[in-house]
Amino acid sequence: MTSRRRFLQTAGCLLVPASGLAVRAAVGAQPDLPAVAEVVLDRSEPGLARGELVAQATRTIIDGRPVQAVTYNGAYPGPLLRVREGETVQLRLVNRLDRLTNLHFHGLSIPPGGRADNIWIQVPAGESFEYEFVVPEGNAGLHWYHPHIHGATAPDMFRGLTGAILVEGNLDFEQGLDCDDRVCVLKDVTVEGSTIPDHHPMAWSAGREGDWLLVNGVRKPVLRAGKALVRLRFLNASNARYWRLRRSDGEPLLVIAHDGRYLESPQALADVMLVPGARAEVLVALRGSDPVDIEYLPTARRGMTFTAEQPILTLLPPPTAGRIAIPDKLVSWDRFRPDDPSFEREVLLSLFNICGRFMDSNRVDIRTRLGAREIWRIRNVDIMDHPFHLHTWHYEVLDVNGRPRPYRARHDMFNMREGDTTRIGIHFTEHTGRTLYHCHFAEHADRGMMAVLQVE
Ligand SMILES: [Cu+2]
Repeated sequence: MTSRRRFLQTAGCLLVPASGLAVRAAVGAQPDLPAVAEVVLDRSEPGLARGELVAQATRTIIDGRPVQAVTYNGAYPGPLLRVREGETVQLRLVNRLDRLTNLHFHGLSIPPGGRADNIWIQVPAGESFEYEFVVPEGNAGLHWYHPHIHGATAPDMFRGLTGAILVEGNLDFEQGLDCDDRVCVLKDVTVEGSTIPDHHPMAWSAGREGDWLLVNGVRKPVLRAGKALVRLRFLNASNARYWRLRRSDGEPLLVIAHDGRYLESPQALADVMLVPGARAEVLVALRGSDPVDIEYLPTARRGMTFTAEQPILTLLPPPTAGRIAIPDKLVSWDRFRPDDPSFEREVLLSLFNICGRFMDSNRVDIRTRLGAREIWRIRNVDIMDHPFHLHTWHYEVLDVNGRPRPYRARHDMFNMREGDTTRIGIHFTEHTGRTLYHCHFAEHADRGMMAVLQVE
């Protein structure tokens, strides 16, 4: 494959028009990348954005065909909530399901109580609840929402109850960034006829993966880029699938953000891993005239169903080449100082439990103080990987098995590989209250791999 590519490149202009036409004809059979639906917001009062999410079992369209799913506002994936730093969001959740539901705002630094990111709220069938919070400064980036009813989240998420949140802010590096900017929701699903079958018993231990690899609800779409630089904002909204992505032409992906937090400078990576719940923003420079695929790579995590390497998204360069300018500096933040923690503690991950205990909402597993700076030494003593999520606070990954990370980044998701010891640094700023840390395989969280954190 590599030699063929090299041949096409060195063969020069004689071959390019013919191969270009052939490739464009092949690409013509692929669906266009749809934009994700958006929550309609009423901004008639200054500083206020009002919207509604209706959770219901409904027929929707997945990959061009009608499917009975569970959606917000009838959309698959759920509609994008596009808000701005500093504005107040009032979001009414209407429960038209026959069971409890609620919302978790994954990645936003908002209070874990009241009407904000309060996962202890449970909205009964047929009722509604008005969430309200201020979008904090420094939250610009891609986040997401989904239900968080303990023991009953995975089936609803798998059937469609997930949506992206895009916070717009005033980021200096964006000023000179001339690019095509797309939100790409990665989600897998299995469809039989026009329904999504129930979880198989095995899916609860392995984590459920679907057969179709969807980007914004379609398989293998094509993005006809308007600019030679494309900014792809990926959200992994899958229950359990790891999406490891790379470019088909061997060029690196320029990563500018993980989990809704920008890096200090872009990082050129051969591939980027998104575990369930993770986000990553990448810049893709299209310097030639040939299409570039974003390819899915399998990950050797135990319990997985094997999915072969495959293209999931094709980028078609614009007809005329444009100027490509990559920023060298992005943002700065107060790094975690690992030499001076307030407290260091150990967290053990094993199947369906954390530190040997199953989730109990009446128990506090870790209690700490506002302002504390802690190091958590997370040991995965299980025989499979687990993606680790902490609500409310982002953390820095300090080292894995004693080895420092290749670059500094803030995360709210990180893959804890089997047998690894990963040290994360957390600064408990801004908020107090009771919230959660857990495995983000939705199935494992439901089965008890979750624990309670109280900050007072
Ligand atoms: Cu897990």
